[in-house]
Amino acid sequence: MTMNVQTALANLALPVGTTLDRYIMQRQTAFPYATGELSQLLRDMALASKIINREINRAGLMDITGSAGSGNNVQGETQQKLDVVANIRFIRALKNGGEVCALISEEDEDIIHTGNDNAKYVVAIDPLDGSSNIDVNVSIGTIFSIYRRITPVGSKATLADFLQGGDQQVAAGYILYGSSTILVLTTGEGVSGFTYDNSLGEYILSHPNLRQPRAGQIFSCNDGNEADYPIPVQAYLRQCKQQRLTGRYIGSLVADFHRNLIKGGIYLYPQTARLPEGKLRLLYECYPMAFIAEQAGGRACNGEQRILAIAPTSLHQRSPLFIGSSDMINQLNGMSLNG
Ligand code: AHM
Ligand code: MG
Repeated sequence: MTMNVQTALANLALPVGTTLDRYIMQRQTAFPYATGELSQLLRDMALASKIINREINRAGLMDITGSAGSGNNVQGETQQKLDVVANIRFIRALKNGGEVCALISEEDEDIIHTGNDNAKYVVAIDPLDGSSNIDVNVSIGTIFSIYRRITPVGSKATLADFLQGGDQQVAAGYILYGSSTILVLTTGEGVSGFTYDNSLGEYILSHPNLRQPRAGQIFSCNDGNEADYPIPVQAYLRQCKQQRLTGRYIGSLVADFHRNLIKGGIYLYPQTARLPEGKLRLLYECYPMAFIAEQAGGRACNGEQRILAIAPTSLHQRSPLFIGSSDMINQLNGMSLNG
């Protein structure tokens, strides 16, 4: 055998790596409540995301892009067909999985009861974030957050189960449907990333123990709104530009966050005149991303306090969000954002 053939054979025989399933199984004992239910719930989320990944990949062929024509979601935004599809898929997966008693979704005004009142978990989810990017083949994502219910098992879940506060999350994650599809997950012991292998239909551990660089070269915001931003944020952005940092903004939180997580950077969605509370939703956008950021060594705040320390008051409330590399967030805060 020539060296080339030997190398080719050796490459073919390389181990595939750790699948998400195996990872979850191995880590299960480290979960605070190791009964296997949270593991099963995470597997249900992964399964739904694989189905959505498939729908996204063939969206252009299936005439399922564009507006669903079924009106607006609770934020008064036009629902996209894929938003609706993703919402249905996740709700179905969580209902069938049996580990979730109720969920809230960006696409539904009220709590969705799964009928599994004996289940211990509740989920807050944005099934397809960045939906204005769907029609133009730009990266979009799913964001989710998981809590143990505080109401008694066997009863119907209530608002209180969802308004526990960000520090009570037991797990959070996102799926980025991008140049490749990646699932990024935390259960409160660091952050791991799993890249989807299409040919196997499996998520494979590709980014163990993700750490966000303390600082980076990237700032991400909708620069068109700058004149509306609070003065300290404007000053911070001026400084970024004076330092010749790189401006990068996809308009999909998951994609912008993920890039900054890997490369180092800051994402800003401040309050504006039009959106005095900010745009992003606390329960299923800010909290899960903040949990992941902190677990990776980054920071997340609303200009006054840690995102995770904000006491929630309603299911779909909004919050300003400043999230990313710790030194950059510290610098922004140092410019007396709340002063
Ligand atoms: P969506 O949940 O309706 O998709 O909105 C959230 C998205 C984020 O992904 C993104 O960062 C932001 O809205 C972009 O907003 P804007 O177009 O105002 O810059
Ligand atoms: Mg969203």
